[in-house]
Amino acid sequence: MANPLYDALFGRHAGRDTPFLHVPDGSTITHDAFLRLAARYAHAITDAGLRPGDRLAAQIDKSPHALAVYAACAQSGVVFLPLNTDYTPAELDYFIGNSGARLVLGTTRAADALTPIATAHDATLMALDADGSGNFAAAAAHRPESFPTAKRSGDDLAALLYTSGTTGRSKGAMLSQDNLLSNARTLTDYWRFTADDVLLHALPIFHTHGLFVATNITLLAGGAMIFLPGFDLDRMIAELPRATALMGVPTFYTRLLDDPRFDADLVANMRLFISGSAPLLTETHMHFERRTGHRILERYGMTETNMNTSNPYDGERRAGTVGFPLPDVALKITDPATGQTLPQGDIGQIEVRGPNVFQGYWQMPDKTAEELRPDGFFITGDLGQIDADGYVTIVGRNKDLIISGGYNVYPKEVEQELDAQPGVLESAVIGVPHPDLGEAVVGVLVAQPGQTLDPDAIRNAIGDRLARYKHPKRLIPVTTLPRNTMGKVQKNLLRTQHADLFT
Ligand code: MLC
Ligand code: AMP
Repeated sequence: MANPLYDALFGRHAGRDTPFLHVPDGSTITHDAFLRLAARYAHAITDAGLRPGDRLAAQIDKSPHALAVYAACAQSGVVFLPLNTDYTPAELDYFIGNSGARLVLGTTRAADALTPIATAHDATLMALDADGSGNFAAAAAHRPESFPTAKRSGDDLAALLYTSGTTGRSKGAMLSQDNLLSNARTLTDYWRFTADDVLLHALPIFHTHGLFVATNITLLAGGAMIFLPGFDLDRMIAELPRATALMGVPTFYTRLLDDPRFDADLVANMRLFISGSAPLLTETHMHFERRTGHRILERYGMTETNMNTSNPYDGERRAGTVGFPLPDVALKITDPATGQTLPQGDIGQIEVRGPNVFQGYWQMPDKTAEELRPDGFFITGDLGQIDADGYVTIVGRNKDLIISGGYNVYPKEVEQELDAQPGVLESAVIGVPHPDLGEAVVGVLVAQPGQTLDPDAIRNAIGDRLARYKHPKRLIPVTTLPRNTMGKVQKNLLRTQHADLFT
């Protein structure tokens, strides 16, 4: 095939007048109309000078237009780099510089903030808004509705997704066409997606979950999506009756359960609820089953690997577990110190290998070598265990990471910003249980001698440095941080001490 990803996900739908995206204004975009839009965008991308292998960075609001940029990148062979719409200019500067993106797509409202960044990195900046306006859309408006699909191989890069690191420095995970396509094929089959499915899509499309898992599977199966700009409870309740499947982070499910309108009748048309990106509490799983009669199917994945494990479609979906390794994924539990495989039932680090595992970190061979073994096993940083029946349970993390509402926050990155504030001697950032977000970010601060800290002033000061979801929901001044004999801050103690902050 000329371009495996484009051909399998998009090209096959050419000429099909079947519904693809149901949008909030009540209209429906067919597969064919979507492809024609994507082709025009592919022209605009190449007109801007991009060639196969070049990077396009997009910080744009979720909409069919934003999704068409992904399709246009696949068709033109350009590497798609989606960015969280919450990222601040300071964060964007790094991603755009590090990736060497040649074209940056932003919203019209962000143009003033993005212009100096694009200029500094010699990239072209164009605007694309959710309603299909902006100078990028204008440049595409009169271009042809077909585009000569760029020839690509399965090993060529399709996307670059940045993921934070324990050192505070984000790393670009290089995902090839085959990485994405193999996983999409496996999951479509495993979860029985067909052209009859209508997926209620309320996740962001700048991360693996909403972009690849949800979208690629629907495209491969030829189904449709109810494409919402984000999670809005009333809208979800209104749309659920015409959906057949939902993919969400656990916060979606706890928010739905908190609403009395959410019951078995409302979801009579649904066949599948899938949860991932963060741990789903057993309690939520049970509560959900009592309310709706459905057992949520939990799966486990990450940016570097797409999906690794899943509870079964048929058979027992076991609460508190992430199910079995997917058919083409090898998973082992190893000793973090030696890398040796541990006996069945022991807790250790989870390592995975398969066609889904990424190509390495963009221009970071040392980081890649630390996590991706020469034999192809990727060290996930998650701690897990396999029970006698083969179900995998994630019991913790071997990395200092907080997952808040499905977004990853690396404490180091927040601590660096807090430590840089006047009057702060040092800080420790921890995750504590939160009823809505699963975990909430909390900062524990020590003042420099003779200084008094003002949490509100500190919060304001980091406001334009870090995306909002990374902001500590609470800042707590203390006199000292607990340390072990090696001088390392004992975050476990802090987590225990502040465990009841939000409950
Ligand atoms: C929003 N806020 C958050 C937050 N989301 N704070 C912490 N953590 C979050 N996840 C902030 C807002 O900026 C706002 O701040 C305040 O919290 C209240 O916002 P809200 O209106 O309640 O939030 P909402 O917009 O409803 O968003 C919550 C959410 C959203 C859970 C719907 O975060 C979300 O869609 N999460 C999904 C993330 C995801 O797709 N992860 C997949 C990663 S891929 P303020 O200060 O202005 O009040 C991956 C691999 C895999 O992990 O396995 O899937
Ligand atoms: P990200 O780097 O944003 O892709 O996040 C990946 C991380 O999310 C994994 O390494 C896990 O720690 C976590 N994760 C994903 N799915 C699950 C799940 N079902 N249960 C627990 N943790 C999960």
